[in-house]
Amino acid sequence: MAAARVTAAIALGGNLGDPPATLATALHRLAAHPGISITACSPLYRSTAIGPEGQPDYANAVILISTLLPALPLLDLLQQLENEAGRLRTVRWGARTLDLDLLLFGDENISHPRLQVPHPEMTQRQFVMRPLHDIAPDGTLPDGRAFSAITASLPDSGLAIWPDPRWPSLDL
Ligand code: A4P
Ligand code: MG
Repeated sequence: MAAARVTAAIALGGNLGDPPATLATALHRLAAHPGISITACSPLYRSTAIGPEGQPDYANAVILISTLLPALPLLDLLQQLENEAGRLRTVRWGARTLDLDLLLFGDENISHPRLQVPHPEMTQRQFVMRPLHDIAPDGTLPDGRAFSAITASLPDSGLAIWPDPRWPSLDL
């Protein structure tokens, strides 16, 4: 029997070095994985950092993938890519080269010591919800809440398109 494919949503963020280049590299590394197809890619956004003061702005984006990987091996892969990008885990919410969060995995609710899905902070963050809504305008969380309603309820919080030719357009 063929393994089941699942649609998952992944948030990409980074605010050290050359964030658009780092996010584009992570996207290409995911696209090259045999168990992953990228099905949608949001615009790249610039956002004001949430967390300790004095950090550079973040680049943020969200992608949808179709994957054969189970959720924990997918998290392993995301953490491997973070490490390859030179990510050091020091201060919570501190500046980082690359942060890859698994937002949604099908309509599953996952509560594991290493993995909470849906990502617990996602509905608080316009830099996640806006790009997710861009690529899944009719989407809902496993509890039925619509991305459109959540996005409309969040403050704008300094979010703007970050034009960069290295980031692919919406349609792949
Ligand atoms: N983990 C649990 N659930 C998940 C999940 N769904 N996806 C665990 C990914 N990881 C998950 O994460 C800590 C642990 O969370 C991991 O070991 C994993 O097993 P981390 O990325 O190592 O630590 P962190 O990033 O310092 O903490 P946290 O809570 O993940 O931070 P966030 O929520 O990722 O926030 N401001 C702007 N404008 N844009 C941003 O992208 N990002 C952050 C980081 C802060 N401020 C920001 C942004
Ligand atoms: Mg994280």
